[in-house]
Amino acid sequence: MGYSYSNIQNLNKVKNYKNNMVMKAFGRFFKGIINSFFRNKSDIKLGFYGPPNAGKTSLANRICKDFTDEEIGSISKIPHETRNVQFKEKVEIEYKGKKITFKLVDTPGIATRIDYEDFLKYKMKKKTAKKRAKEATQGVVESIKWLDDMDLVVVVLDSTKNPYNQVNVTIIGNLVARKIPVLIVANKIDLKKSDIKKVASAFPEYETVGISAKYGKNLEDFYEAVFKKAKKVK
Ligand SMILES: Nc1nc2c(ncn2[C@@H]2O[C@H](COP(=O)(O)OP(=O)(O)OP(=O)(O)O)[C@@H](O)[C@H]2O)c(=O)[nH]1
Ligand SMILES: [Mg+2]
Repeated sequence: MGYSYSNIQNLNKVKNYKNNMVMKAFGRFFKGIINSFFRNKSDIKLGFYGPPNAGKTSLANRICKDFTDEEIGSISKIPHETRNVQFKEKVEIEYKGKKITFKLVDTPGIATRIDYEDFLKYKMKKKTAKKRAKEATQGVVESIKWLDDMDLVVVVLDSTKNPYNQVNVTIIGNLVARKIPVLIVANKIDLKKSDIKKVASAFPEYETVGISAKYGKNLEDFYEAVFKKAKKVK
């Protein structure tokens, strides 16, 4: 029994469909290889986390200034200056002749209590203070939301302040639970009250590097520690 014309047409349709599926599968396969190749080669997502005012943006800016011509965001003595997660893509950091490309992720400071009245002492109008408090609260949620996406996190702490507090313990506890590598930065070592040892002994399981983001002190040690961790991520 021979095939009718419409049968042959149907067979061809099936053949074409199968060919398309095979092509698509091949496409996906190669795309996967290419993606994983580039993923491995670049863009380690480096998050800056910590309480407000610790110097996260100052540190991220310093890195940007060292290796690009731009900054990541504004800084202020008033807490909760960063209220949205901000990014700087393709920052190629060079350390001792080696280069690694990072995506820097600067996050809003994490706090358990945000009260608009705290901003009034900076001569802020009540309406502006209330808006800042609302945005800061949303910022905390956003920071935590992005945590899962990070390959490596630098926890920036103000080394003039007591490191034993709920916020710091919660941030570090969350990172440990998610198995994200952590580096602790004890910032503001230029200030008299700075106590790196106190920060280091509060979190003895993690490497602590003392720096001054504002004056660019001890950045070499910081880059060395970041590279050591980044190599493990790769
Ligand atoms: N003395 C000194 N001041 C610093 C240093 N790093 C940052 N600061 C100051 O600390 C304040 C806060 O700095 P930011 O970089 O805005 O801090 P942040 O952690 O990004 O703060 P939020 O965005 O509010 O979470 C600013 O007044 C900075 O100039 C430092 O190494 N030494
Ligand atoms: Mg900031």
